[in-house]
Amino acid sequence: MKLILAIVNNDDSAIAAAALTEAGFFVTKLSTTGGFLMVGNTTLLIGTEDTGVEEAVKILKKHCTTRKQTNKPTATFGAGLQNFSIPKEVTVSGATVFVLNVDRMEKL
Ligand code: 2BA
Repeated sequence: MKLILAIVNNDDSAIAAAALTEAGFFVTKLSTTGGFLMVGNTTLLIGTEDTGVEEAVKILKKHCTTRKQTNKPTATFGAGLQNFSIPKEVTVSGATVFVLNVDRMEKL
């Protein structure tokens, strides 16, 4: 069994989660924040048999699009950091996907 962690854009998350669910996958949606832009994104947790991984990734690829996003300093990510040589615009991939082995999964 595998656990897929997919970090996706908030705007794509609902449609991606719905498409995964429709295809029979079990999905958990977590609200997360990217460490670089310090803006919200969504992490989807998908537990699946090994044979489901490629299909889940295909669904994510279909519904999650690459975007250009501007790196604006925020209250948290203070103005002092403007001096850092951080690019002003970055390309955020549709989904960043990690596939992990699962030793055990039970529903109690
Ligand atoms: P953020 O950390 O907010 O990063 C947004 C985008 O900023 C990244 O897009 C990348 O284009 C750029 N970026 C991030 N860190 C950078 C750095 N140290 N130097 C230069 N540019 C940098 P993506 O790579 O598509 O990542 C989108 C989101 O996925 C990230 O949001 C983060 O939440 C997550 N992510 C990506 N790679 C990860 C990794 N190896 N481990 C954990 N989370 C990751």
